[in-house]
Amino acid sequence: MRFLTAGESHGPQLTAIIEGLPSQLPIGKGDIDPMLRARQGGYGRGRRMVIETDEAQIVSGVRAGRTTGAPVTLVIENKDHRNWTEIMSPEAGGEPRKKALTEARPGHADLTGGIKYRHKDLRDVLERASARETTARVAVGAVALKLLSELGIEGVSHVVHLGGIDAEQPFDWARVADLDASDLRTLDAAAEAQMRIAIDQAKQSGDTLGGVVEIRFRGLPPGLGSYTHWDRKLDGRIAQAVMGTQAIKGVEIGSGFANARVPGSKVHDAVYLGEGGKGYRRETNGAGGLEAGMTNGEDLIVRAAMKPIATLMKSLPTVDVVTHQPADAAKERSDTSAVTAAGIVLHAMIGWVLAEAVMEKFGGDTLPELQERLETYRLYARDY
Ligand code: EPS
Repeated sequence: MRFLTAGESHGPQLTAIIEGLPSQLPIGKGDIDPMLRARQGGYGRGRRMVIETDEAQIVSGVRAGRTTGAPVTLVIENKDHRNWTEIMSPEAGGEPRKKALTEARPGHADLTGGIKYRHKDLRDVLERASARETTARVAVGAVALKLLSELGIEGVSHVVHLGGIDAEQPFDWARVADLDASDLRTLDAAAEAQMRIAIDQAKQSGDTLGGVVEIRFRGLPPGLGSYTHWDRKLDGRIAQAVMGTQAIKGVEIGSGFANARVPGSKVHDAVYLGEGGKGYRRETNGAGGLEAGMTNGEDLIVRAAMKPIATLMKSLPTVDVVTHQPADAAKERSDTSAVTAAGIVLHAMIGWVLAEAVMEKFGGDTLPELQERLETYRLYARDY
């Protein structure tokens, strides 16, 4: 499977084309739009989210609620485009440009993107570098998640740290509904109250806040990915999808960083016989569900660190790329914190990587074939 996205933050629309989905997958707006709405949420988002009500139009590859096997195209309108039609016009002319941006924001793509693609209006960089594009990735990921759900695999994201405050409550699958009811998608109500205060304070002082999100999946069969070559290792492929997301600066599988500080006897997950002496089980999951680049059948646990958004209302020093004079970095409407949204994006993208790995191992042109093959393999693996 593969996909491409296209579109700018203030252009008319975002477009995604997915190729390689099996036919007969039941799919509709109802599977995609709730995830798009979830991505728009989270305390600390800016005014743009008041303008947008993201929803996906399915314009190819689906008929009567099922995939046909043809490429699936998804379109999400940028409602804000109506305020930017002239500025974003593809027609020649329009100089001097309105809303041109020349004071490169430290930490953003502006300066290096301008050098690389020879732009002096840095809007030509930021329009595509913007995290608005993650909307398209979430729409694609929602389709992948639907495929996984038809195979008994499900995932969730939650916030475990925001702007210096830890959520202390341990994760519990029984509490997933509480996450949907939480403003910041955290299980720790006391920490959430502190996080909201921290966001209010950051907003007041023109600052931004980052955080850490955790993504979990359950129902995975052992053996997705492979140890046989570096680029087939699933942990590496997950890390690529996570690190390829705007503002993500760190990724951890299981208790990855803590494992570096303790001996092996305290790190590795001992293997025991399963119930009735059949199959295998582990009592711990420091490996986060991945050993040697393969799923081992335990829950997948991935954490990612998001840096604070680079657009500050309290500008950092920079240089104007046209006048070459010292300047204050450009102020562009933005969010104070988008950590909760990042969790949704990573949930979607890890879902994509897992769906890709499932298709590689079990293949099939149709969902029923895929289901049958996976079921046979699950029985085999249980009795191995
Ligand atoms: C973004 C700046 C803001 C964010 C945007 C990402 O957009 P605007 O400049 O239009 O207010 O809201 O995120 C989204 C639009 C989104 O859907 O997540 C940036 O510069 O990266």
